[in-house]
This record gives sequence, C-alpha cells and structure tokens, in this order.
Amino acid sequence: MPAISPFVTEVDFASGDLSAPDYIIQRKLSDMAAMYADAGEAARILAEEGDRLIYEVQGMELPAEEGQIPHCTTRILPGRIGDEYHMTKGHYHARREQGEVYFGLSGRGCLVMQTEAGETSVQEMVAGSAAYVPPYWAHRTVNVGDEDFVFFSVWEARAGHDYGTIERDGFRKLVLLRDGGPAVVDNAKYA
Ligand code: M6P
Ligand code: ZN
Repeated sequence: MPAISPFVTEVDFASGDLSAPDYIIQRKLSDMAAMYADAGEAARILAEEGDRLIYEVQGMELPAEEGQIPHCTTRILPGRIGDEYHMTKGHYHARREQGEVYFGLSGRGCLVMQTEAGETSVQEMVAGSAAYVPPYWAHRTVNVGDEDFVFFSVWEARAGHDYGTIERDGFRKLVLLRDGGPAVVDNAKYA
C-alpha cells in the first residue's frame, strides 16, 4: 500500500524557501574549505573573517525506494573564495545510472558536470533553464552572479549521493573570475 499521500509545496523563487520543508541543510565554508582551489585563501577567510554560509538546501524527504521522486531547492549565496565562485560540494550518484533535472528559479549559475570516463560539460543556468544531468555525470552548481542563485532539483529516490569521489579527486573544470566575469578553466590539481 502507498505510504505517501499527495502533497503540494509552495516554492519562493527568489529565496528557494519551501512552505514546509522536511529538512534544511546549510553548508558553510568550514564544511568544504578543502574543495576550493585556493586552500590558503579559504583558510585566511576562516581565520580572519570567520565562517560564511555558502549554500542552503530545503527539501521534501521521501523513502529511498523505487519510484519515489525527492525534490528540493538549493540557494547558493553570491561570493568567491579568491577567484573561485561559491559552489556546491557536488557529487556523483551512488547509483550511477540515475539522472536528475534542475530548473533555474532566480539568479545566474553554472552547472559543472563530468563523467568518470573524462567527459566534461559546463552549462549556464538562469531563471527558466531546465537542465538535464544524465546518468553517470557528476554535478556541481556555481553562483556566477551577484545575487542568490536558486534552482529546483528532482531525482529518483535510490540515486544516493557519492561525495567521496569528488572530495578525493575534485572536478576537472573550475569556474573562476577572469577579466571581470566567469571563465571555465582546467583544474590543475585534478587527481
Ligand atoms: C541539488 C541536488 C541535491 C543536492 C544539492 C546540493 O539540489 O542535486 O541532491 O543535495 O543540489 O548539492 P550537493 O549535495 O552536491 O552539496
Ligand atoms: Zn544529484
């Protein structure tokens, strides 16, 4: 018998706030300082300016069983660590064969993707962009604007988050400030 009843959540496009989120996750610089290319600058900010909120996720929890479709919003605050724009940790799906859809709600971002076979793709996202993350592609989002970048995500409940691979290897591509705007550059430290 189905355990979940139908429900509707109101989404604020500017903030990503949900009317009644099951969970809110906040990720601060201290949670991911080692992921930024300029580790020295991340350490300096933490020591001299203090910690800062990088992004927040608000979502609806659903059982991790076939056919359930979890969904959430992500709000990435504007800013940079050195030249590198604020970003999510990024992940592969634990079950690599599961894809995901992102829908831009406000602000301006980049969706950085890669496969373990070495392919890369960086897509721009604005309000109204529907982005498809195919199976097998790791995904990270980056705020390249000067206001919050907010998007809505939908995936299959059994996908799971594999953070370890990205924590160990990083992404092949970085999004950095160059000549007054965002540029995609090779990550010299990619493992
Ligand atoms: C998107 C989805 C979520 C993810 C969130 C933050 O909304 O992919 O599943 O949790 O971004 O990204 P991350 O989990 O990589 O920190
Ligand atoms: Zn995902």
